[in-house]
Amino acid sequence: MSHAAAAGAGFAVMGIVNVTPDSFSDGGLYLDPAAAIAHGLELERVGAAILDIGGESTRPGAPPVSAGDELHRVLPVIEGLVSAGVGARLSVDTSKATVAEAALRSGATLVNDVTALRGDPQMVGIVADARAGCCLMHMLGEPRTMQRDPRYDDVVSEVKAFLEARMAFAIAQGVSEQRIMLDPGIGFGKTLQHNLELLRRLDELVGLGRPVVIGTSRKSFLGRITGRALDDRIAGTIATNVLAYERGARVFRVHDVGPVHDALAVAAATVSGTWVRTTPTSSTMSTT
Ligand code: HH2
Repeated sequence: MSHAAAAGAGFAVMGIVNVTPDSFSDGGLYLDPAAAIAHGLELERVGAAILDIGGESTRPGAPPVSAGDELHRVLPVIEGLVSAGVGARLSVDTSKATVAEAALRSGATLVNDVTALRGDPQMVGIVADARAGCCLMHMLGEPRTMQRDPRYDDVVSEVKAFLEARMAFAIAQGVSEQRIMLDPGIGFGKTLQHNLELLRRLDELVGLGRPVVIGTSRKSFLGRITGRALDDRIAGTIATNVLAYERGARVFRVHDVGPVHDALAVAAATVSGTWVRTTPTSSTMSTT
Protein backbone atom coordinates (compact mmCIF):
# COMPACT_ATOMS: atom_id res chain seq x y z
CA MET A 1 0.00 0.00 0.00
CA SER A 2 2.54 2.51 1.02
CA HIS A 3 4.67 2.80 -2.09
CA ALA A 4 2.44 5.38 -3.76
CA ALA A 5 1.22 6.78 -0.48
CA ALA A 6 4.70 7.48 0.80
CA ALA A 7 5.68 9.03 -2.52
CA GLY A 8 2.64 11.30 -2.20
CA ALA A 9 3.72 12.25 1.29
CA GLY A 10 7.21 13.13 0.06
CA PHE A 11 9.27 10.46 1.77
CA ALA A 12 10.38 6.90 1.12
CA VAL A 13 11.21 4.30 3.73
CA MET A 14 14.06 2.03 2.68
CA GLY A 15 13.65 -1.29 4.47
CA ILE A 16 16.87 -3.15 5.35
CA VAL A 17 17.19 -6.77 4.22
CA ASN A 18 20.56 -7.99 5.51
CA VAL A 19 21.42 -11.39 4.03
CA THR A 20 24.45 -11.75 6.30
CA PRO A 21 25.58 -13.83 9.27
CA ASP A 22 27.13 -10.84 11.05
CA SER A 23 25.22 -7.56 10.55
CA PHE A 24 25.29 -5.54 13.73
CA SER A 25 21.62 -5.85 14.67
CA ASP A 26 20.02 -8.62 12.60
CA GLY A 27 22.96 -10.76 11.48
CA GLY A 28 21.98 -14.37 10.77
CA LEU A 29 18.22 -13.81 10.86
CA TYR A 30 17.73 -13.71 7.08
CA LEU A 31 20.64 -15.71 5.71
CA ASP A 32 18.22 -18.25 4.29
CA PRO A 33 16.85 -16.80 0.99
CA ALA A 34 13.27 -17.81 1.77
CA ALA A 35 13.44 -15.99 5.13
CA ALA A 36 14.97 -12.90 3.49
CA ILE A 37 12.32 -12.85 0.74
CA ALA A 38 9.48 -13.21 3.26
CA HIS A 39 11.06 -10.46 5.38
CA GLY A 40 11.33 -8.15 2.34
CA LEU A 41 7.68 -8.71 1.41
CA GLU A 42 6.63 -8.03 5.01
CA LEU A 43 8.66 -4.80 5.06
CA GLU A 44 6.90 -3.75 1.86
CA ARG A 45 3.51 -4.54 3.38
CA VAL A 46 4.18 -2.30 6.37
CA GLY A 47 5.48 0.64 4.38
CA ALA A 48 8.83 0.18 2.60
CA ALA A 49 8.96 1.90 -0.79
CA ILE A 50 12.51 0.62 -1.30
CA LEU A 51 14.13 -2.62 -0.12
CA ASP A 52 17.90 -2.45 0.41
CA ILE A 53 19.40 -5.91 0.06
CA GLY A 54 22.93 -6.43 1.35
CA GLY A 55 25.28 -9.41 1.58
CA GLU A 56 28.22 -7.85 3.43
CA SER A 57 28.20 -6.23 6.86
CA THR A 58 29.82 -2.81 7.16
CA ARG A 59 29.92 -2.82 10.97
CA PRO A 60 33.30 -1.82 12.44
CA GLY A 61 35.61 -4.83 12.32
CA ALA A 62 33.43 -6.94 9.99
CA PRO A 63 35.46 -9.41 7.90
CA PRO A 64 35.45 -8.87 4.12
CA VAL A 65 33.22 -11.10 1.97
CA SER A 66 34.21 -12.37 -1.49
CA ALA A 67 32.20 -11.26 -4.54
CA GLY A 68 31.15 -14.89 -5.04
CA ASP A 69 29.76 -15.22 -1.52
CA GLU A 70 28.05 -11.85 -1.70
CA LEU A 71 26.41 -12.75 -5.00
CA HIS A 72 25.33 -16.09 -3.63
CA ARG A 73 23.61 -14.28 -0.76
CA VAL A 74 21.84 -11.41 -2.54
CA LEU A 75 20.92 -12.72 -5.99
CA PRO A 76 18.42 -15.41 -4.92
CA VAL A 77 16.73 -12.82 -2.73
CA ILE A 78 16.43 -10.25 -5.51
CA GLU A 79 15.20 -12.91 -7.94
CA GLY A 80 12.75 -14.26 -5.37
CA LEU A 81 11.34 -10.82 -4.62
CA VAL A 82 10.90 -10.12 -8.34
CA SER A 83 9.17 -13.51 -8.84
CA ALA A 84 6.88 -12.74 -5.91
CA GLY A 85 5.81 -9.53 -7.70
CA VAL A 86 7.32 -7.12 -5.21
CA GLY A 87 6.18 -3.51 -5.75
CA ALA A 88 8.96 -1.83 -3.82
CA ARG A 89 12.03 -0.58 -5.64
CA LEU A 90 14.99 -2.93 -5.13
CA SER A 91 18.35 -1.56 -4.04
CA VAL A 92 21.58 -3.54 -3.69
CA ASP A 93 23.85 -2.55 -0.82
CA THR A 94 27.28 -3.32 -2.26
CA SER A 95 30.57 -1.73 -3.20
CA LYS A 96 31.53 -4.48 -5.67
CA ALA A 97 30.85 -3.88 -9.38
CA THR A 98 30.26 -7.55 -10.22
CA VAL A 99 27.63 -7.81 -7.48
CA ALA A 100 25.96 -4.57 -8.57
CA GLU A 101 25.95 -5.64 -12.22
CA ALA A 102 24.29 -9.00 -11.52
CA ALA A 103 21.79 -7.40 -9.13
CA LEU A 104 20.85 -4.75 -11.69
CA ARG A 105 20.35 -7.47 -14.32
CA SER A 106 18.07 -9.36 -11.93
CA GLY A 107 15.75 -6.46 -11.17
CA ALA A 108 17.47 -4.05 -8.78
CA THR A 109 17.39 -0.43 -9.99
CA LEU A 110 19.45 1.27 -7.29
CA VAL A 111 23.01 0.75 -6.03
CA ASN A 112 23.68 1.75 -2.42
CA ASP A 113 27.46 2.01 -2.33
CA VAL A 114 28.87 2.95 1.08
CA THR A 115 32.18 3.84 -0.58
CA ALA A 116 30.47 6.39 -2.87
CA LEU A 117 31.93 4.69 -5.99
CA ARG A 118 35.50 4.67 -4.60
CA GLY A 119 35.67 0.99 -3.66
CA ASP A 120 35.70 -0.55 -7.13
CA PRO A 121 36.89 1.32 -10.24
CA GLN A 122 34.35 -0.53 -12.41
CA MET A 123 31.36 0.50 -10.31
CA VAL A 124 30.61 3.92 -11.80
CA GLY A 125 30.50 2.48 -15.34
CA ILE A 126 28.12 -0.27 -14.27
CA VAL A 127 25.77 2.26 -12.66
CA ALA A 128 25.95 4.65 -15.63
CA ASP A 129 25.43 1.95 -18.29
CA ALA A 130 22.45 0.46 -16.44
CA ARG A 131 20.95 3.94 -15.93
CA ALA A 132 20.56 2.88 -12.32
CA GLY A 133 20.05 5.08 -9.33
CA CYS A 134 22.87 5.35 -6.84
CA CYS A 135 23.25 6.38 -3.25
CA LEU A 136 26.59 8.06 -2.52
CA MET A 137 27.52 7.80 1.16
CA HIS A 138 30.22 9.52 3.18
CA MET A 139 32.61 7.34 5.15
CA LEU A 140 35.88 8.38 6.80
CA GLY A 141 38.42 5.60 6.29
CA GLU A 142 37.18 2.03 5.90
CA PRO A 143 34.79 -0.10 7.95
CA ARG A 144 37.57 -2.04 9.72
CA THR A 145 39.14 1.06 11.26
CA MET A 146 36.66 3.91 10.77
CA GLN A 147 35.65 4.26 14.41
CA ARG A 148 39.24 4.68 15.68
CA ASP A 149 39.33 8.32 16.76
CA PRO A 150 37.65 10.01 13.75
CA ARG A 151 38.43 13.74 13.53
CA TYR A 152 37.11 16.68 11.51
CA ASP A 153 37.56 20.46 11.70
CA ASP A 154 33.89 20.88 10.73
CA VAL A 155 32.16 17.58 10.09
CA VAL A 156 29.23 19.06 8.18
CA SER A 157 31.25 21.10 5.71
CA GLU A 158 33.70 18.23 5.17
CA VAL A 159 30.91 15.71 4.52
CA LYS A 160 29.20 18.22 2.25
CA ALA A 161 32.37 18.86 0.22
CA PHE A 162 32.96 15.11 -0.08
CA LEU A 163 29.40 14.42 -1.32
CA GLU A 164 29.62 17.31 -3.77
CA ALA A 165 32.89 15.94 -5.17
CA ARG A 166 31.56 12.36 -5.44
CA MET A 167 28.44 13.63 -7.17
CA ALA A 168 30.58 15.61 -9.66
CA PHE A 169 32.67 12.47 -10.29
CA ALA A 170 29.57 10.32 -10.89
CA ILE A 171 28.05 12.87 -13.26
CA ALA A 172 31.34 13.25 -15.18
CA GLN A 173 31.38 9.45 -15.61
CA GLY A 174 27.88 9.37 -17.09
CA VAL A 175 25.54 8.91 -14.12
CA SER A 176 22.51 11.14 -14.49
CA GLU A 177 22.26 13.72 -11.70
CA GLN A 178 18.55 12.91 -11.40
CA ARG A 179 19.44 9.38 -10.27
CA ILE A 180 21.76 10.36 -7.43
CA MET A 181 20.95 10.33 -3.70
CA LEU A 182 23.31 11.54 -0.97
CA ASP A 183 23.91 10.14 2.52
CA PRO A 184 26.08 11.59 5.33
CA GLY A 185 26.87 8.06 6.55
CA ILE A 186 25.77 8.24 10.16
CA GLY A 187 28.19 6.13 12.25
CA PHE A 188 30.73 5.66 9.45
CA GLY A 189 33.87 7.25 10.91
CA LYS A 190 31.92 9.54 13.24
CA THR A 191 31.71 10.09 16.98
CA LEU A 192 28.40 10.60 18.76
CA GLN A 193 29.01 14.34 18.57
CA HIS A 194 29.67 14.16 14.79
CA ASN A 195 26.44 12.20 14.23
CA LEU A 196 24.41 14.75 16.20
CA GLU A 197 26.02 17.67 14.38
CA LEU A 198 25.23 16.11 10.98
CA LEU A 199 21.61 15.54 11.98
CA ARG A 200 21.24 19.00 13.50
CA ARG A 201 22.62 20.75 10.38
CA LEU A 202 21.17 18.37 7.81
CA ASP A 203 19.64 21.26 5.85
CA GLU A 204 23.18 22.14 4.68
CA LEU A 205 23.41 18.75 2.89
CA VAL A 206 19.86 19.07 1.58
CA GLY A 207 21.13 22.28 -0.06
CA LEU A 208 23.14 20.12 -2.50
CA GLY A 209 19.84 19.58 -4.33
CA ARG A 210 19.57 15.79 -4.30
CA PRO A 211 17.43 13.57 -2.04
CA VAL A 212 19.21 12.96 1.26
CA VAL A 213 19.19 9.43 2.68
CA ILE A 214 19.50 8.93 6.44
CA GLY A 215 20.57 5.72 8.17
CA THR A 216 20.36 5.96 11.95
CA SER A 217 18.47 2.72 12.51
CA ARG A 218 19.38 1.07 15.84
CA LYS A 219 22.91 2.53 15.65
CA SER A 220 25.20 2.65 18.67
CA PHE A 221 24.99 6.42 19.21
CA LEU A 222 21.27 5.91 20.00
CA GLY A 223 22.29 3.30 22.56
CA ARG A 224 24.81 5.67 24.09
CA ILE A 225 22.16 8.37 24.53
CA THR A 226 19.34 6.14 25.79
CA GLY A 227 21.22 3.25 27.38
CA ARG A 228 19.06 0.88 25.35
CA ALA A 229 20.16 -2.41 23.77
CA LEU A 230 20.19 -2.98 20.01
CA ASP A 231 16.62 -4.20 19.56
CA ASP A 232 15.24 -1.55 21.90
CA ARG A 233 16.19 1.56 19.94
CA ILE A 234 13.03 2.16 17.90
CA ALA A 235 12.16 5.34 19.78
CA GLY A 236 15.61 6.79 19.13
CA THR A 237 15.41 5.71 15.50
CA ILE A 238 12.04 7.42 15.10
CA ALA A 239 13.17 10.64 16.79
CA THR A 240 16.17 11.01 14.49
CA ASN A 241 14.21 10.15 11.35
CA VAL A 242 11.34 12.52 12.09
CA LEU A 243 13.74 15.37 12.83
CA ALA A 244 15.73 14.53 9.70
CA TYR A 245 12.49 14.65 7.68
CA GLU A 246 11.70 18.05 9.14
CA ARG A 247 15.17 19.22 8.10
CA GLY A 248 14.66 17.96 4.52
CA ALA A 249 15.83 14.32 4.34
CA ARG A 250 13.57 12.20 2.15
CA VAL A 251 14.79 8.57 2.26
CA PHE A 252 14.98 6.69 5.57
CA ARG A 253 16.94 3.44 5.77
CA VAL A 254 15.59 1.42 8.69
CA HIS A 255 15.04 -2.04 10.14
CA ASP A 256 11.75 -1.19 11.91
CA VAL A 257 9.79 -0.13 8.84
CA GLY A 258 6.21 -0.08 10.18
CA PRO A 259 6.71 2.26 13.16
CA VAL A 260 9.08 4.56 11.24
CA HIS A 261 6.72 4.73 8.24
CA ASP A 262 3.79 5.69 10.47
CA ALA A 263 5.82 8.28 12.37
CA LEU A 264 6.96 9.85 9.09
CA ALA A 265 3.41 9.82 7.67
CA VAL A 266 2.20 11.79 10.69
CA ALA A 267 5.24 14.09 10.60
CA ALA A 268 4.68 14.75 6.89
CA ALA A 269 0.98 15.47 7.47
CA THR A 270 1.84 17.83 10.31
CA VAL A 271 4.43 19.72 8.29
CA SER A 272 2.28 20.04 5.15
CA GLY A 273 -1.27 20.09 6.50
CA THR A 274 -2.04 17.46 3.85
CA TRP A 275 -2.52 13.85 4.68
CA VAL A 276 -2.46 10.63 2.77
CA ARG A 277 -4.49 7.82 4.26
CA THR A 278 -2.65 4.54 3.97
CA THR A 279 -4.40 1.26 4.57
CA PRO A 280 -3.85 -2.05 2.80
CA THR A 281 -7.02 -1.47 0.78
CA SER A 282 -7.25 2.24 0.23
CA SER A 283 -5.17 5.32 -0.24
CA THR A 284 -7.06 8.61 -0.13
CA MET A 285 -5.68 12.11 -0.37
CA SER A 286 -7.40 14.74 1.74
CA THR A 287 -6.79 18.18 3.12
CA THR A 288 -8.03 19.57 6.35
N1 HH2 B 1 24.29 1.87 7.27
C1 HH2 B 1 24.62 0.56 7.25
C2 HH2 B 1 24.76 -0.11 6.03
N2 HH2 B 1 24.54 0.51 4.85
N3 HH2 B 1 23.93 2.46 3.67
C3 HH2 B 1 23.58 3.76 3.66
N4 HH2 B 1 23.32 4.39 2.50
N5 HH2 B 1 23.46 4.49 4.83
C4 HH2 B 1 23.70 3.92 6.05
O1 HH2 B 1 23.61 4.63 7.08
C5 HH2 B 1 24.07 2.53 6.09
C6 HH2 B 1 24.18 1.82 4.85
C7 HH2 B 1 24.83 -0.17 8.54
O2 HH2 B 1 23.63 -0.77 8.98
P1 HH2 B 1 23.21 -2.29 8.75
O3 HH2 B 1 23.00 -2.61 7.31
O4 HH2 B 1 22.03 -2.59 9.60
O5 HH2 B 1 24.39 -3.13 9.36
P2 HH2 B 1 25.56 -3.95 8.69
O6 HH2 B 1 26.38 -3.02 7.87
O7 HH2 B 1 26.29 -4.52 9.89
O8 HH2 B 1 24.95 -5.02 7.83
